[in-house]
Amino acid sequence: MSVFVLFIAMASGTALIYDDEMTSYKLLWDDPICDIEVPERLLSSYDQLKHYDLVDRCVRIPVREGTEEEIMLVHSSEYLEVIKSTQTMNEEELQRVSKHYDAVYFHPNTYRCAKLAVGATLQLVDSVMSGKVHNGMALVRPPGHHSQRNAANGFCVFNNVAIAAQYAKRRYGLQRILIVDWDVHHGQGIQYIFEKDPSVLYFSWHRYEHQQFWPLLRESDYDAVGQENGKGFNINVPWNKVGMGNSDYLAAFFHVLLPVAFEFAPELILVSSGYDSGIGDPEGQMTATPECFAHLTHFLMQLANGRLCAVLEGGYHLKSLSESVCMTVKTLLRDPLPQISGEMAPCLSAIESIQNVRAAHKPYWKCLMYEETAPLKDLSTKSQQVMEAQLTQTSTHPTAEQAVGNTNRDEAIKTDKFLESHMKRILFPVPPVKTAASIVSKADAHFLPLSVQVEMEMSAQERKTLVSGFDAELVKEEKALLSLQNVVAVLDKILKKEVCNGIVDASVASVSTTIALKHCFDFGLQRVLCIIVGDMDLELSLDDGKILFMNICQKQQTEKTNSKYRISLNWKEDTERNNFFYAVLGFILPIAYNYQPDLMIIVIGPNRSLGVNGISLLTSLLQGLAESRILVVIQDIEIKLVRSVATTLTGVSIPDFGVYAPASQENVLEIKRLRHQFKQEWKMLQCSVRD
Ligand code: Q9C
Ligand code: ZN
Repeated sequence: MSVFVLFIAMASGTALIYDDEMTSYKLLWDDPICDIEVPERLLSSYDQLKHYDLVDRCVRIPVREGTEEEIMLVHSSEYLEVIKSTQTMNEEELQRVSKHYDAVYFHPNTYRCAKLAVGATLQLVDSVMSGKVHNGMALVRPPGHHSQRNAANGFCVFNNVAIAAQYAKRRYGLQRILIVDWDVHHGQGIQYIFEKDPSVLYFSWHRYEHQQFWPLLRESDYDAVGQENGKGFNINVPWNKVGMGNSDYLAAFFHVLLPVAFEFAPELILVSSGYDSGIGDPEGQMTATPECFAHLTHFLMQLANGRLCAVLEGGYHLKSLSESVCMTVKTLLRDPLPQISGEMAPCLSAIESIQNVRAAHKPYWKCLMYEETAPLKDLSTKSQQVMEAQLTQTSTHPTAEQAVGNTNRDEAIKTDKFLESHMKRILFPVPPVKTAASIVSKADAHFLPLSVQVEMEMSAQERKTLVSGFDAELVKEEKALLSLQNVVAVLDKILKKEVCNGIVDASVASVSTTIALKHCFDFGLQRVLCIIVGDMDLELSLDDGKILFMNICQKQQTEKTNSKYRISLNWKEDTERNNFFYAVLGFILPIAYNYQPDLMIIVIGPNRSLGVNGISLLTSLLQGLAESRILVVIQDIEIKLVRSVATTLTGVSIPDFGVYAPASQENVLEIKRLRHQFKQEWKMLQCSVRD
């Protein structure tokens, strides 16, 4: 008898592209501007990936050289010849060529490495586009986003990401590519290359300080929106202060990038993945901690069917850089995310920048259509007094002290120590099973993805033990008892960290959820976010902040009064398409990140005003919170819904959120009203200084 072994080739996994040959060039003379761009940037990042055992979990893809033809997708042949000629130059000649450009140095191996950096990026694009992997990261040197058709600039020689975008358009016929540049510098090279091209949406945030920060360009400001057909497809978020951190970056994602990106509906995402926007970086002077990049990555993974290519740009504090690279790769591998740290409130200067970008882009994007605010002329950071105050104070962020003024070795070492203990604090062992399910009719369970652990039916004795100690009054009915058992069986596993998340079928959801919530507090949880979709009331009178209760329903606002921890959101879905993006990004997500729950319970009750697409969107985006601890309780089990939620929770693939639909005026008014009501209590809602 022969035995057949069936290998199922899954388009799973994350590519990692790295070759230590890209460490073979360095600065050969004294230059205080260029001396931070060192080979150790790659070595320490790769070492840290090994340290966390992330390298072996990735699919290794070899590098190759980019061809001349590929380089010329973006650069002129004259420029290519200049760079080629540096291979055989002596030190004096190299210095002379370097001086032709701003903040660039050449080494005899620069040309070879620059070709490898291009090739590595294209290998990554090919791996993702061919379906060999879902996503991936390329660790490359030299970086690319400052380089232009005819010029090297800011340590960059060939524009790796811009070449990749042109290549993907040509080779795969893509029509919409999103480039997200979270490096702390403005990738002016990418802006110049695509500013007339509506098929490439370029988003960049960058230290700007009213044009006082390198590269000192007027066109880095928010009003550079693109040109001709490309108007609306260039988005600049200028940071006018140093010390920007986790909450400022999240606010820029919630209120600018994500709504536009979902509306744009990219087919591929390229990330100009610079980490000089992270804490401790001598260039950026910002305060974002490494896990912030996990959250940014997680959001972007929900777009373009998960097709994401991260390509290294800057990042000059070795420890901050390498921890942030690890957080990015770990997230691409779909590990649950650490909770994001710090006070969740964007600073005034960040809000002003966000307001100005939203106003500048209002004509081009439906999601910004109802924006009332005009660009602010008088920015709080621009007055002379504030400028002077900055010299002594630098930032209003409480954590800024740790990073700001990081101009010497002592400061860098301080950040090293901070990060050493910070990472220990936030990292946690990943539960052995991602998703558990408890479905009453086991016949329905075979619709679930294979990786879901289906809970076994319990014996009478097991049931008794499980629910003993629970409020017997509430569960007199047999149906309610069964429902409670389902909920508690999975909830228990989540609390004990045996599984990350779960999905349960509960015919009497309200009673079960009420008891489950009590169980959570007995277990010692501090904050539970409970989102109810549909008409359902819980017998809870907690207003002490241990539960944040959000009800998404479709009924008149009558007797219900909203308070900080009890919010009712009146939503009417678009039955054909998905109009829920506006509510999730503009309201639910900011509040959820502000609250920082340690568990989330999503209850799908009767008369739900949200379709499967909306529910999947909500669940997907919330997964970044509470270390991915989510319990989804479904009252009226429905195969399509269970399947989609299970797909989301397991992360086997990105669910289809449906075609983007702009919110109706009615819906917009509801969100505006709620935002206005809660923006003082939930500061992450703030995206303009007035409304
Ligand atoms: N006074 C990247 O992060 N600084 N490049 C020039 C001149 C140059 C940064 C300062 C910084 C280049 C990829
Ligand atoms: Zn940079």
